[in-house]
Amino acid sequence: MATVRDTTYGLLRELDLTIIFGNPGSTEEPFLQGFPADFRYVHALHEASAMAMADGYAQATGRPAHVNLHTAPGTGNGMGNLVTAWHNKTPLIVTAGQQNREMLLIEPRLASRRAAELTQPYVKWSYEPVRAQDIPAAFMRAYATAVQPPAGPVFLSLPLDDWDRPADPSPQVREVATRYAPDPVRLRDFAAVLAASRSPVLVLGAAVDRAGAWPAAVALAERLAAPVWSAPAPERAVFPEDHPHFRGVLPYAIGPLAEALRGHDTVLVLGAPVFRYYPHVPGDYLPAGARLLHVTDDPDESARAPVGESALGDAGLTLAGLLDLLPATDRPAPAARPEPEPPAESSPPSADALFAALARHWPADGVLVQESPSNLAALRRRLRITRPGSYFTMASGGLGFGLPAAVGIALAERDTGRGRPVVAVIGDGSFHYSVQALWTAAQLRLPLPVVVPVNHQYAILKAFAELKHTPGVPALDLPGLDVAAVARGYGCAAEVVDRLDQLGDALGAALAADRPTVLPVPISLDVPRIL
Ligand SMILES: Cc1ncc(C[n+]2csc(CCOP(=O)(O)OP(=O)(O)O)c2C)c(N)n1
Repeated sequence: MATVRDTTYGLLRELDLTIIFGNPGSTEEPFLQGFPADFRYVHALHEASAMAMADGYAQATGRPAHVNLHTAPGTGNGMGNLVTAWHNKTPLIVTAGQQNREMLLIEPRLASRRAAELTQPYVKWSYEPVRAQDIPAAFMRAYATAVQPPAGPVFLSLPLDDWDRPADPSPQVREVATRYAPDPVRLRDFAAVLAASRSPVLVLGAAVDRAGAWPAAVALAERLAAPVWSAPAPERAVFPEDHPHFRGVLPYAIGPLAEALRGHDTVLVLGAPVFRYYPHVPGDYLPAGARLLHVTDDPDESARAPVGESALGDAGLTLAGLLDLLPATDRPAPAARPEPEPPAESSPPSADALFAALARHWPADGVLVQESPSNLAALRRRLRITRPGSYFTMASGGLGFGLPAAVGIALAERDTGRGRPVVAVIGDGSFHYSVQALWTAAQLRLPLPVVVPVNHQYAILKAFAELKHTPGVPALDLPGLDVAAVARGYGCAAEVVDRLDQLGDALGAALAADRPTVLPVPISLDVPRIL
């Protein structure tokens, strides 16, 4: 007779979920025992890394991923990157073991108290099956929940004594929709507003990239002769950044954002929250006289927007619908933004000079994964993303995503056969939050260069403190850290890049290597302004 374990693995196979990212414990061993030869276990040394590797893998493959964690403490360790997966809208099926049902009443060691509550509110659904036999069907429901819009993580708590129980018949493998089209009446209303607009502007979010809708976004921008901004603090690149209509990334503060949109009468925000702010800089949400149209596939995102009218729908389907409805305009196309001045020379170099050098050596089909907080503006100014699915960072603001996500994305590039080079740029503070991901990358022999701008400080927090007039904050400096030694300890190659004229060769060697290479680059201690 089939066991719950047999039926579950059979279902996972049918759902094409044969990779498990995780870190095992006693409460997971009964599930993992006799691990099937056609499954792969991607071993992370810490649950934060498991979660973000799975997130990166899911985003880069465009499919959900399965993360298996150790009961309450392991789930707790994974929480930071679960918060990020929620904001990233990444479909993850997160499972964790639970102690033996027969002992749960007396709460033995490693029992997860109120397991289904632990991951709230950062999951779409959380469940501990009432009966062992419900586990396979709970996986099916978890899958359907995770992938339906808005996509996101789900959580299952799975008692360790359930796996050898006799199973019910296998649940039906169900296909569910992963996108929906906007209400045609609202779409027509939005198109009419845009058609009558004197000066429309597009603000695009990560959902455009997730939907594979760059060509439609370009077509709409050109049809409307409208400039295009990326929504603030974007987790993906949304538009070819060398396109003359592209204006850059909007500032992530209320007043400055409205200022950047001044002069426009219609603001179409597609596939992003309205808006993702960070420091509080008061002001109006929109410039005077502007009307905001918001398209999202997330009703919660729509409900919490402080201004604007909204339509619910997939970014790609909405763009296609608007293109069907909108005539060409006779407005002149916006002029291209000026190229930035060459960076100033200094020793050690500025982050600006480092990223200008990185851009010179950037592989045409390169994928950038970044977590370089204070220097992000410089990175985005110098290194323009010109192809879809080529830029990833966290939507949440939580550090410890970038490095493991880069590992998951590099693995996906290999598994899908696309083989695009993946390069991570990770601040020397951010580097340490999920640093063990380096070991997994080394074990998987991933040719992943990790460029680490070393400024020995939490520069962005110094910038925030300056903006907010909060002097005297402790713990903003990082003395005594040897990034290269840490990297070597995890099995990576490492080479300090003291001069920028060494960067091209170092990057080339790292991309040709059969293991990750960490490239610490000492940079100047300048603290860029936060806005
Ligand atoms: C999990 C988590 N812990 C703490 C923070 C607060 N934080 C934001 S940026 C930052 C410093 C980042 O330092 P580094 O990577 O060196 O980049 P820099 O600001 O120097 O460019 C910290 C500690 C956070 N965002 N997430």
